[in-house]
Amino acid sequence: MKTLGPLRFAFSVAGAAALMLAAGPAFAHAKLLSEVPAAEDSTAAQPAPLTEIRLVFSETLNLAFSKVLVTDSTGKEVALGAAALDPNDSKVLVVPLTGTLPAGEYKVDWTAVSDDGHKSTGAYVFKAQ
Ligand SMILES: [Cu+2]
Repeated sequence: MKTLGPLRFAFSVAGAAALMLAAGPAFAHAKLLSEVPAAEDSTAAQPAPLTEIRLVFSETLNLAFSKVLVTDSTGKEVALGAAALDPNDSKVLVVPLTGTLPAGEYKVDWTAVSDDGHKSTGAYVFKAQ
């Protein structure tokens, strides 16, 4: 009697691989794609005046666990308003600045928790004129 064992095994491996590919995006961690204010090494135009931190991620965010911390060159924390998701795009985290930033260098530390509950973190530096 001819056995289909090896063939079935091949199909199940292919099936598992296809499932993993299909599941891929659901397990993606939020990556920072672009930011305002622009990072100091970026050529993107800097809005003036700066009124908010706007971070565009690759995944839909869970606002409750996503946050932004801005510190000046002395390490002092900059006052920020409440973080929110852009009502038109839940991949965009928006945090208003409550005052005018004195000229200088600032560091943005971000924590982004994507829809799948995975956390990613990062930081970048921008210059306020
Ligand atoms: Cu993930």
